[in-house]
Amino acid sequence: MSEIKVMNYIDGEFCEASGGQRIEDIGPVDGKIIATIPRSGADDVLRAVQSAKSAQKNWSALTLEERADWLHKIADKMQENIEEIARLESLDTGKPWDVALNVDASRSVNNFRFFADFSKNIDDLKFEMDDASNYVLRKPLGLVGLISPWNLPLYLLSWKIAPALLMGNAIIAKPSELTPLTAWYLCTILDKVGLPAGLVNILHGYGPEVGQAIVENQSIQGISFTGGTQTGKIVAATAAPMFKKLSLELGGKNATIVTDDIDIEFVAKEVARASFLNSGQICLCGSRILVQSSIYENFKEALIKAVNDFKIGPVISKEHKEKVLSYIELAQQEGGKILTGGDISESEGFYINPTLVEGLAIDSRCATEEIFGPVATLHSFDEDADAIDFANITDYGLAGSVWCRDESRATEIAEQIESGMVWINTWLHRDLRVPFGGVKASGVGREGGMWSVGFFSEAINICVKH
Ligand code: TXE
Repeated sequence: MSEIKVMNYIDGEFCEASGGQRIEDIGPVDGKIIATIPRSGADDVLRAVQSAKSAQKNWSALTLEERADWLHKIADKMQENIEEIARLESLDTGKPWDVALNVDASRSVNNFRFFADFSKNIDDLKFEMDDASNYVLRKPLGLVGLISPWNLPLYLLSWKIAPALLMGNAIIAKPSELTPLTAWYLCTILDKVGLPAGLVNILHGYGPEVGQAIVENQSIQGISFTGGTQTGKIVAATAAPMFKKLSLELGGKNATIVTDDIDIEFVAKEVARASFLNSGQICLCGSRILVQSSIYENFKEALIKAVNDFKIGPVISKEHKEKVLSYIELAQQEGGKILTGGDISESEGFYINPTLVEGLAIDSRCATEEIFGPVATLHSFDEDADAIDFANITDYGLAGSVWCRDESRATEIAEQIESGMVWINTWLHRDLRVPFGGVKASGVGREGGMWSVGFFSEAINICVKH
């Protein structure tokens, strides 16, 4: 198969980076080049900003309903091409085709549909006083910078693009250089539906180059960033002194708590999925499994079987594979015992078998640092209070899950976990209206439903004296 030549999409045109350089995109399944992408920089960002400024003026003059109609048009065209979206996502990330179709592609379509429909929920805010009336306008920010990671490429990019457009903004976006294909394919869809030129500009390249140029551009009023905590610190340090609105969805080291009253076989399968879906490359994955001591041995046996039965794809890159393998090595140095996995499937791709480690101290590096791959650590706890302490021991606070038949006991535990989201007797069950985001080193701000509406607009109050 010949390499795909990904182009930037600026001012409604497919173009090279101004410097003419390109970067290779390597496929995780066999380590071969699948595409090349433009190596964009500040000049490309300037061209996109110029185009976005004029496009945004006309776009913000449309009504909310007219913009919602455009989101439906985009969703319809994506749905028509959903198998191609899944094929490209699977090619770029190595994830199994059915995961790319049922998780990534269908959710990407749904992101546009959801925010189009959600526009009907955006009520006019009024606050009456004895002698005056207040009403709130939701004005667009203007130009927004959207920066997204490689684990759920179009799923997370569309999660930002849809509400940003709905609220009247123009976009300068940068997908991860490791997974450019579906962002580029989305541009061909926007082109086909005739979205006004300059409204969505997608530039490819390295984070410290074109990503940094987006974050530091004076004309871009808000940044929605999803990625690692270390990068989040750099983005925040650049944007904060410029008083840009900032939404940071960062890393996680989520706890899965299993109490002694559950159905062991059923929960073991669910917990294996929560730890290893997308090869553990979802920031919401449960990478620390805390099991009540009275059922630990029986649950461990069931979990090992469930993990061995759970088929996964490769991790995203050779470098990431080496990073994950270094943590498996570290786990053994820290006194951990590999219960299953730990070796590499014999293939030229970036495969690592799903790996379970027990016997690590709860504050060991492997049990507190984000690995972001198919590795989970197993720990036992005696009392619920111990499980809560263990869950809260890391710097992160993104998500978690509690598997406990007694719902009042489960909510008691869940409400004491220091994270942005907790699932009870389920995982990754998503209502797009709810707030999504983390606390502590997992980020700042929330997106989803009204939180996305709020982030991608400025609330302006008008007070009229009677
Ligand atoms: O992140 P990186 P990755 C986290 C996940 C993991 C990481 C994986 O926990 O830690 O993301 O994604 C660009 N200025 N989440 O490795 O390296 C870079 O090019 C501007 C959490 O891709 O941080 C890429 O496009 N941009 C999340 C993007 O930032 C820069 C869900 C992310 O890259 C930059 C998914 C710079 N200086 C993954 N340097 C959640 N909480 O929802 C890099 N980039």
